[in-house]
Amino acid sequence: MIGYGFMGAAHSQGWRVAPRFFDLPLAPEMSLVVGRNADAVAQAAEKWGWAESHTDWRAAIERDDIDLIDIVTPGDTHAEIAIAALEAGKHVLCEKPLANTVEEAQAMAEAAERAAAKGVRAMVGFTYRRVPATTFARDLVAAGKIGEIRQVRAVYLQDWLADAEAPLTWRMKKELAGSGALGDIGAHIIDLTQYITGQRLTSVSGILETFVKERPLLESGRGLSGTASTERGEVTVDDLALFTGRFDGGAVGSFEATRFSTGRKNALRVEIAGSTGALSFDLEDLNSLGYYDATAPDTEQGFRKILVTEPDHPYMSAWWPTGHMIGYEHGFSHQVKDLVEAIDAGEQPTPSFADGLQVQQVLQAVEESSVHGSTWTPIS
Ligand code: SOE
Repeated sequence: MIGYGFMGAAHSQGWRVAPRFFDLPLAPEMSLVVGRNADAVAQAAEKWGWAESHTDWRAAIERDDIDLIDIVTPGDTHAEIAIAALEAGKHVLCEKPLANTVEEAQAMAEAAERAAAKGVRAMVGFTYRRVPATTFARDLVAAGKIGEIRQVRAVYLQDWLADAEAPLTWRMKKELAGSGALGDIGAHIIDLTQYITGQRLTSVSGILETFVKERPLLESGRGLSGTASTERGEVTVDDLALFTGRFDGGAVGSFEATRFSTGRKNALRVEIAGSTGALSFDLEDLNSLGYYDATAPDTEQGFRKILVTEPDHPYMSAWWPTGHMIGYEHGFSHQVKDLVEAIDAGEQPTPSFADGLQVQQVLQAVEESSVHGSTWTPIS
């Protein structure tokens, strides 16, 4: 694993737990974690159960006893590491978004295609596809349970930047993160709505907004928070992305990705409106799925809350009896299960790097639209 921040913790937990709850055909070994700070990454290895730690990711690429590279670094290093790993014959799991630009994502997808010809697999880590409720939602749509999809409404609401004095971490620097809320959390709702509906966005129109243009530099700490210094720096990414989209199956979508939705902590909400029903999902209530069956008798209609904890629901048979909940972290075990099973079966895991490239193209289209496309009509 290359990196050891928040996703490093989540992925480590997935690698440790998945083999103990799913009967995997291959046994993942947590051999090596890599980070630039020798002491910090050694502590991470100790804490999360990696056999060794190192400060140079190339060491992992050169070792013959390592078969898979899990990339959990900020987006500016995804392309270099993933392409080197694939060319060295290593399978790759890469965090989202795939890259910081379409050009990088294109190069990664091409490297993955060349590697696949040799049985080397690559997957991008959109884990919200692997919440039982979202996979079940996809199954219901595919079974025609809500008819023809008309509207898709998706928001991803966070508020960790609503405090104007929150320090300038890597996610607010374009050269490291590629974009702000748009790529960090907007990528999730783009991938998830396409996954659930089975439709792809073909055009978008949107705006980006940066509410707080400069912030205190980070004195110490990493990732999502830390202690602020007296010096200040420029925020070079968006705080909010608002956009509409047209899907190839005829659906029309509205999307909001924000770090300024005061009071909302990790509220990824999707609502799909079809000709004979509707589905609604809220990550802050991830064991449930709202289902409205418009074919029921008028007197019996209403959104019903399906508890997605039956053994026959996706992934759930590996965990607990019905009504016992799972959490945010279980998606990372489901990700390991699906990746390991695909590698063993010699199949392409999803989402592929080609899927990751397509999401990158949507992100770029929103950025371009926000600069050129959307027109504002002033109201006198
Ligand atoms: C911060 O916005 C963040 O950690 C994202 O980077 C993750 O992808 C998302 O799952 C949770 O929020």
